[in-house]
Order: sequence, then C-alpha cells, then structure tokens
Amino acid sequence: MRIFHHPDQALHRPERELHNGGFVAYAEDARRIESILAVLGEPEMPDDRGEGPIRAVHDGDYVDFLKSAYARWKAAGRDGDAFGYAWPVVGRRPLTLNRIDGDLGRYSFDAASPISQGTWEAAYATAQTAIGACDAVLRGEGAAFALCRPPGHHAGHDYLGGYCYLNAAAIAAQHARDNGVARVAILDIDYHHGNGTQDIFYTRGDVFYASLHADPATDFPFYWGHADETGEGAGQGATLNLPLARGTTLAAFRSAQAKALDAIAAFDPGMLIVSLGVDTWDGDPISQFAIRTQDYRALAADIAARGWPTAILMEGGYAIEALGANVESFLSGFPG
Ligand code: OKP
Ligand code: ZN
Repeated sequence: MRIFHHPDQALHRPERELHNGGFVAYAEDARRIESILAVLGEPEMPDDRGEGPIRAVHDGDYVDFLKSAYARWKAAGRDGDAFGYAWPVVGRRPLTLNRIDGDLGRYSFDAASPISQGTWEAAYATAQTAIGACDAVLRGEGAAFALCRPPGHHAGHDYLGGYCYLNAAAIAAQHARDNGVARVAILDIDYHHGNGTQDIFYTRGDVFYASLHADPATDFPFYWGHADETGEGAGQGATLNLPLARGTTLAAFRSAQAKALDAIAAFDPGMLIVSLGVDTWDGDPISQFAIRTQDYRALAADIAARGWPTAILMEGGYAIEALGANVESFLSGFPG
C-alpha cells in the first residue's frame, strides 16, 4: 500500500496540555510518527497542492488566524504555547477580535489544543499528506494510507480543538468531490467522536459521515456524537452516530462497524475515507475501549470487503510504543 507523510508534521511541538485542572505532558506527541514509521518504512512525500483545498473546507479568517496566532502570541509578550482561556458561549460574534486571547477563544472549543511554533506548518503538511493519499486513490489505487499528525477530525470549519487544527478527512473528502466523485463517505473509527467532520458536512447530502466512538455522555467531546444527531436539511440522514460504552471489545465494535458499513453501502459512495484512530486499543493511556492489536486486521478486512476505493487517514492513538503494530495490523487487512 502507498504510504504518505511529510516531515514538517513533526514541527508542531506543544509542551503541555490542561488536564483535569492541571498541566500534563502533551499526549499528542511528535514521537507518535516515529513509532509508526519504524514499522511501515519510508513514506512518500505528498505533492504541495497549496492552500486551495484547505480553504475549500475551512473559513478564510480561521486559516489566517492559524497562520498568525503564534507570532501574535509572542508579540503580546507571552511565553510557551498559545491557548485560550475565554470563550463566547453566548452571543458568539462572527468577527475577528483585535486581541490574541479573544481570537483564541473565538476559534477554539477547548483549552487542551495549544498552538506552538510550527503548528501551522505541521497542520498544512498534514492536509497535503491527506490530499496525497486521496489523489493516489483518485488515480486508481484500491487503498492508500496518509500518516497524518496532528489529527484532524475535531477541527471544524472555523475552529480548532481536541489536538486538531485542520480537518484532513474533510479536506480529502471535499478534494474528492471537487475531482468528480459525486458521493463520498467518511467512516470514523477513532475512540472520540469527530465533531469537526460532522459539523462540516452536517447539512450536506453528498458526504456521508458515520462514526463509532465512546459515548459523549462519558467522553470528550461531550457536546457532539449522540445517537440522535442525524444531519439536517439536505444532510438529513447523512450522519450516523454509534456511541459505544467504555470497555467495548471487538465483538460489539465489529457489529457496530457492520451497521455503519451497511448504511454507507445504501449511500453508494464512489470513495471511502477512513478516519483511523488506534486510541481504541486496550492499552491507550487516555481512552477506555479494549480493542487488541490483532483485532485491527479483522476490522480493516470488513471494510476492505466492501470494495470501495479507500483513503485511510491517521487520527488518534496515544500509546506511542504500540502505534506501529496497531497501524500495521490495520493496514494488513487490506489487500496488497
Ligand atoms: C483527539 B483524537 C483533557 C482532555 C482533552 C482531548 C482528546 C483529543 C483526542 N486532557 N482530551 O480524537 O484522538
Ligand atoms: Zn481520538
């Protein structure tokens, strides 16, 4: 299988995150990449397709904010990584504020996703990596893997959060749409609900979003991913949320995935994008499912059996030492 990755993705280096009221080491560590590449070997560099495909999904002012936020933070005399502390919960104003703290609140939904030096460059490289895998599939590959990092599925049209800044899955899906694929499906099997991806396509009928994830009644991101969120307007019925209990093992996960695949089959997509998180693994330090390394091969084989051209994009997974084996197991479920 062709594997894409860009070295600039390591430039995003937050030091710490706010967790349960104190600071802890940032779980979305750049060493995640090394663990995966140690097993998969040398990846291909994606072509640079510029900001066009990014701005086809994300708000222009948000992209400009992301590009300039760290420099503005420094210019305001701050040390360390940039993150917000005030949010416009009520009366959210659709304007750019002239203080960095105002914009950090306006363009984020949590305080656990810092902007470091290099965050923009890494997020940009991640988007290009996803487009590279998408292009390989558009040109006839049965499946391709994008080693994306930072992850993307929590990032919305105009917001960051959940370690995510640009939504690689949404950018790839829109790129496929803009290159002649009439219907694109996204299957999100990260432990966490992909609120950003859901939001971006919520009112659209041309991109189907199906997600298996920890019940937001107990887990981040809390405010999205409940079973009664099914899309709106032209998108009514094109969102499927399958929340699962903490402790979920292969059997329940696999049957929920079959339900998602059946719904996707009814939608009849020309391409599938998989948001792959291996934070469903039973040893993940921040998550509570119990999928084993060998299970990923079975889950992938069930997806591959449907026969859709498939771009697989990396999302979460925080047990650094185990990431390579888990991703390798998943990819081995696809032919070739
Ligand atoms: C990203 B992806 C405070 C809780 C914040 C954020 C989890 C983001 C997961 N420590 N947790 O979906 O794997
Ligand atoms: Zn996750």
